[in-house]
Amino acid sequence: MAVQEPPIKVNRLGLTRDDYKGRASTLCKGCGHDSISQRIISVAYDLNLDPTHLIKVSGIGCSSKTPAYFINQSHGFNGLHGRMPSMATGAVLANRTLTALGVSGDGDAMSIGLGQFIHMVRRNVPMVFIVENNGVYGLTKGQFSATADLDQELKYAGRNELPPIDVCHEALVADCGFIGRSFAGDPRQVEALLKAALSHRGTAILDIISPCVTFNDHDDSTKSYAYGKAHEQIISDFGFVAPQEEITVDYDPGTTADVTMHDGSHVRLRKLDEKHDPRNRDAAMRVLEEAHIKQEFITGLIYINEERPALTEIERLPATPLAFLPPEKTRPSREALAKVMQEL
Ligand SMILES: Cc1ncc(C[n+]2csc(CCOP(=O)(O)OP(=O)(O)O)c2C)c(N)n1
Ligand code: SF4
Ligand SMILES: [Mg+2]
Repeated sequence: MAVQEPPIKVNRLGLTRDDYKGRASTLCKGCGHDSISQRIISVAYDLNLDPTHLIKVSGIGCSSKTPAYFINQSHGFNGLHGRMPSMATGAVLANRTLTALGVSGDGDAMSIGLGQFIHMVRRNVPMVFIVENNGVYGLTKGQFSATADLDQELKYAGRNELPPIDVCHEALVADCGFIGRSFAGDPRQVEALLKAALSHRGTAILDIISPCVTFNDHDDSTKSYAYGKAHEQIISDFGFVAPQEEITVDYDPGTTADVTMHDGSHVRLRKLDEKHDPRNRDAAMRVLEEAHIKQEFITGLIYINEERPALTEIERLPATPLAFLPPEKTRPSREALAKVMQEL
């Protein structure tokens, strides 16, 4: 008797998980960045993301190479070092129907690209921006980045004499409406945060500690697998309910709160830490400050605020994406131009 093959699992778009894969990775074996790419593939499959409506953008670095390793069928652009935010801003303004997913590194986003990062958040460019944070410039062989710990010693880089920049703190100061921190070794949390971030209407920042196994995975490094596993403190737990799903997340009443996202999905927050409510900006600032002083590795949803309009709303863009408007609609007529010239 012929053995029956199990049916191939597909999502609502009729795509398999393999359809969301990319090319084979060329990163070092065990690099945290590869594990984040796997999470992106799973989330895109689970959320039925249409790859043809997705744009992957990145700068320069090992982290910035990773968009080649997931979702082959989407649009993609690998930009200049630190300049991905301005390129992504142009892409979403030209076609507001795209879902933009940016992948950056701590060097790309917090060293050369810090100015771009702040202005992207300030403008509330609708995109998910992942910082694959390993505390070093992996691609150029392990120099300290701007997120490296003060006084850290590395074999080749020596001693770091400068204090670190905190990705989440920078995002909060610039008024970001979605800030999460996670660890590449915590797949469940990375996926939950990524799902919620993709439903946010403006810039969503995910600071994901992603160990560089070649240059910064020593046990005493706060960006190592050993440190992350031993010290991770989850400050907020939550469930994500996609718009088409029934809300059945089973949490005790009184300890939960629902945040309705712009696209109709829900983020159901569960209190773990009495002091922390991710809807309270002061509380978010306080937990980040305390974690910095005590050198704690806090993860979870740090801050959420769905109120701020995204750049595409502020600019009052027409329903038809600018990229698809005919020239008659995007260029002033000869008469209008003549009138302007006369006025000048
Ligand atoms: C304008 C410019 N300056 C410097 C470099 C050299 N460079 C390439 S990648 C990189 C740092 C990447 O670090 P990070 O963003 O943390 O990525 P990782 O490799 O650690 O994932 C630097 C300094 C460059 N490519 N372009
Ligand atoms: S050098 Fe570091 S960041 Fe780059 S691929 Fe290797 S482990 Fe990953
Ligand atoms: Mg790095």
